[in-house]
Amino acid sequence: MPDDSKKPVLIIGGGGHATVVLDALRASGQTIAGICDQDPAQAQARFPEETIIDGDDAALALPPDEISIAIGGGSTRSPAARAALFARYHKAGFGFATVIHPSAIVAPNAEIGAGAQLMAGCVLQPNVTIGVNAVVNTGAIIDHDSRIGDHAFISPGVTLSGGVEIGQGCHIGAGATIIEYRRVGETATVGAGAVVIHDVAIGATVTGVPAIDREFKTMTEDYE
Ligand code: JB2
Repeated sequence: MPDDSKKPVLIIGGGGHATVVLDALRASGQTIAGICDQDPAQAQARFPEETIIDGDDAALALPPDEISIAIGGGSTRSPAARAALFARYHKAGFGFATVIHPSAIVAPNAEIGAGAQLMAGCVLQPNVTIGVNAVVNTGAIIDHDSRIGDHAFISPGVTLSGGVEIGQGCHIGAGATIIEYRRVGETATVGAGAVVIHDVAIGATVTGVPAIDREFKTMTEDYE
């Protein structure tokens, strides 16, 4: 999927995460086409100087060859909502802006998927791969050879030691640490501040230090 960053960018969702997306886009010199929100009054109050589009039906009627999209919703509940919005705009023919704050430190050989968002102060070391529409939020550290799946959400201050694999659609909570070469299965959730020392099963939720699955009261889950 081509990077569509050169066109003016329409941000989808006008809440908390969108403030960070807008700042990163501005800081990297991109033009803002506007912000689309299902609650335009709320978005206009938050972003008084921006053009607000009233809902996705109106945004989807805009010409895909003239604007690109940045998903502005965060991951309060699950990255699934971000993935669904991405799919909807992709199907309608829109391209996606890759958002890279100028203060992000990105190794030259890191691979960044379309629509991925690298926020202020994050660090991507060599041989890192970031999936489509994934977010590496403020100050997160993604060390060498780590791979982050499509639509995954890495919260502020997360540390992934080298060779960590994060599956599609995972949510890694603020300040969590994952030791080297561990794998987190797709759609799993790692709670804020958790320390992961074993692989995490697909769809599991682990919390605490060391991180355990509270439902099954086990620290270790097979990845597959
Ligand atoms: O389907 C939608 C849709 N669903 C919610 N389409 C469009 N165009 N907009 C949608 N929204 C809008 O996204 C809501 O009306 C709301 O304005 C916005 C979500 O804002 P909120 O601040 O509730 O969540 P967020 O995901 O932007 O930010 C949360 O997650 C971040 C990761 C906050 O908790 C932040 O503090 C956090 N950093």
